Amino acid sequence: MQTEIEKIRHTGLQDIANAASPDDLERVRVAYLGRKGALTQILRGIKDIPDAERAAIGGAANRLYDELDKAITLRREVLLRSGRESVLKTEWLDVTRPGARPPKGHLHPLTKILREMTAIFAGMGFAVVEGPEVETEYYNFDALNIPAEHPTREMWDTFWLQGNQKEIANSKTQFPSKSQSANSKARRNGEKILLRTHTSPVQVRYMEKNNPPFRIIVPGRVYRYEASDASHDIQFYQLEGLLVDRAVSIAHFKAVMREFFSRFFKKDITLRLRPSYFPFTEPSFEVDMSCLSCDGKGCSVCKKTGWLELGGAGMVHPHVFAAAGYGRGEWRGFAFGMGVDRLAMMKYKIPDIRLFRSGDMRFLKQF
Ligand code: FA5
Repeated sequence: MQTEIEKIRHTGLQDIANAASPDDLERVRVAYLGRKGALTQILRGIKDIPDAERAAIGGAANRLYDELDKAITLRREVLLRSGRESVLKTEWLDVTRPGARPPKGHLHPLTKILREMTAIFAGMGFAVVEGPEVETEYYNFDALNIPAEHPTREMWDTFWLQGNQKEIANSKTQFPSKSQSANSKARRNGEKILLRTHTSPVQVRYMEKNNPPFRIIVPGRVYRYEASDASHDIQFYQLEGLLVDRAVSIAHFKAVMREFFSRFFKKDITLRLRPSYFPFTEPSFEVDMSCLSCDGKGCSVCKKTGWLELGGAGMVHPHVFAAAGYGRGEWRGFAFGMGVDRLAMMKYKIPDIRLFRSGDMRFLKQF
């Protein structure tokens, strides 16, 4: 029996050393230590060996089991390591090679312009507030001194909506909550709703809940049901401004405009204030700028006039103060509403307003 154990030891160690792969080695393990393996057979037969020899043979067989088991473990590690190394040799990887950069997006030109404009006004002490894009007829028109039968309603072609105006009237705004007067709530009951045609409704929404003095700007999207062309779209951004205090004049407005435009364009530009009419300001004017697309010579953007209308403005009408609940003659203020898309067109020399919402990557990638 001893010689048989010695023979198994000899061939076993040799087979383990010769195993060329982990699979090979597994076959060797099964041949010697598996359920029907050579050494396992001997271990099973130990119980039949005469008492005198059993301890010696049993001890030798168990030691051999441990020895082969250990040799198999060591050999497996060697085979696995060399396998990994050969994979590394054939599948070579250059870890210093620069990776493929995923394409990086950027802000839309209109978002950039809005942020720039907001920053300039914030620098002049204006707070930024927002209002709902789905607006009630009252705030978009009536509160701004534009009653139903008034011909100036035609100035703003409107997208009317079907829906529950109560939800809209109470829709989220940024203003600190202050209970609305029962009167104005009742007035809005049963009213029609629309996509706001300008940012001016936020003037009254804000004044209802805040007391002067204050200065605010209201950037936001507005909608008009009208034919589009190079300088008109059905959807565009406006930036409203409202400054209310005790002694405010047009001179203050002009100073604010001059400061804003010189910071925005970072160069001298020619502005003109043209007398105009808005029901919610008195006096009213349009702010025009010499067209930068054609240097005032006349092009499709400025409709061959050399001037581009950037916004409307004026001194806040007493009826608007009254709609907000302010006492007669108590406060004075100026308001303005600029077309953000038009300003972006001037700044970046964009020939057609419709490009902003075209989704054309060739256009967007230029900013
Ligand atoms: C208004 O919307 C007034 N709410 C502005 C205002 C505010 C006046 C406060 C007085 C006091 P207007 O309809 O002119 O006014 O529009 C203002 C600006 O929006 C225009 O000067 C123009 O720059 C821009 N705008 C108007 N219609 C369009 C359009 N269809 N597409 C692109 N921009 C437009």
